[in-house]
Amino acid sequence: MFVPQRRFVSLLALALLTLAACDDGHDHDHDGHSSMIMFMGQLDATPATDHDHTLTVTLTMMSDSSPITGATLVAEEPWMDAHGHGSGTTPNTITEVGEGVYTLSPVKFIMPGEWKIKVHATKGDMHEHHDFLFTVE
Ligand SMILES: [Cu+2]
Repeated sequence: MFVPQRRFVSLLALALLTLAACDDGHDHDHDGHSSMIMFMGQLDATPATDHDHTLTVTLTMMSDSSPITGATLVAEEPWMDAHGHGSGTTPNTITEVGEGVYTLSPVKFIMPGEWKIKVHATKGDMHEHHDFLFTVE
């Protein structure tokens, strides 16, 4: 019984390592030469805790600055690394305005400090993500 149990544990460890490696790969894509998508983001107002925000994201090709239309965007819950918690609300209303411009809402911040919002973009075989950073007053 002892040996099979150990095998199970090491397989689980391997699975976790694989997940971690996948995350790393994304980061390298983003920082390295294979990065193809340029992310630009703007909030509708100075980030604050007393109302919801909309984040406008513009996607362009790194190579020639042409707008990326028809992409699929996924936003993660706004996250506060310093405290290890999120805002409890994922901006999952995502609308393509046109010309590579997308709006994401509702964006909620629940306390002052440093927040990040990770946004994933997929178009054809391109997939990249970007962390938008905000200081909430
Ligand atoms: Cu906090």
